[in-house]
Amino acid sequence: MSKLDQIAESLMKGKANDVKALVEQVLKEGENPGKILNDGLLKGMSVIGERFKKNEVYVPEVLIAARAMKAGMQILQPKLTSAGVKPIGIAVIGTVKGDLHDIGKNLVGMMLEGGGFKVVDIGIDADPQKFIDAAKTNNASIIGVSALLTTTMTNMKAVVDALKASPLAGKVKIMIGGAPVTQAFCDEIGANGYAPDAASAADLAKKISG
Ligand code: B1M
Repeated sequence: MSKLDQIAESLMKGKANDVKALVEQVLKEGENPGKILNDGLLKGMSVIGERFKKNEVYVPEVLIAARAMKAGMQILQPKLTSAGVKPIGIAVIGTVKGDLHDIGKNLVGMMLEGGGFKVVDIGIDADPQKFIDAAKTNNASIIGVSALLTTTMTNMKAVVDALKASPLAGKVKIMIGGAPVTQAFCDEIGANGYAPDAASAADLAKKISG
């Protein structure tokens, strides 16, 4: 098995220390940082994403794999930056106003990072304007809004409306998700896309922000 495959395998098993050590080793051996990212870390993370979608692995496995991904990224990030490897996009994510649930949103953030996005997480209970301001400041291409309560999902429309009223209208896309959210609701409020789970969110973000 190649060292890059070993990175992917260790990441899938959530072995953060092994991932870190292997990334350090292949960098020392002169491997290209972009290749380490794509053929090692992202390869492993996308397998986990697919398995998660099929219910072959569950939230804990994804969190552990994402932690291993982060460990590898800590070593790789400075090299990627100096090698000029750019993120495929910038995503602002947050949980809607009035809502304190963040486990799903954090998973979405990890899968987006795993998918090559730079993620700016504005946290929970976020005002509509906070999403817009963060998108503007960070030059984001996508805003991801999460809601877990039937009483707060309606606040997602305020984010869509705030974007429409801002100079970012048409340039930045809004993706929504969370247990009570549906495609029909997404269509109703005029968001650009709905994803039922974190792995689909990463796929959708690539599709709509391109
Ligand atoms: Co709350 N809670 N909670 N809670 N809580 C639910 C959501 C609930 C369904 C429980 C129940 O009654 N059966 C219910 C909502 C009922 C409803 O509205 N229909 C509920 C309630 C009522 C409440 C309170 C009102 C309880 C009270 O105080 N009386 C209160 C509200 C506080 C507030 O937000 N203002 C409350 C509080 C809490 C805790 C603080 C205790 C805690 C949150 C801790 C935290 O997040 N840091 C909590 C928890 C843990 C839950 C449950 C048990 C688990 C939620 C979770 O993390 N799931 C939940 C019941 C349940 O779901 N079984 C419940 C795991 C997570 C990975 O899944 O978030 O769905 P999920 O994310 C998925 C997808 O939805 C999707 O991807 C993720 C991964 O696949 N996804 C996106 C999520 N965001 C996305 C964004 C995207 C795309 C996909 O694009 C941007």
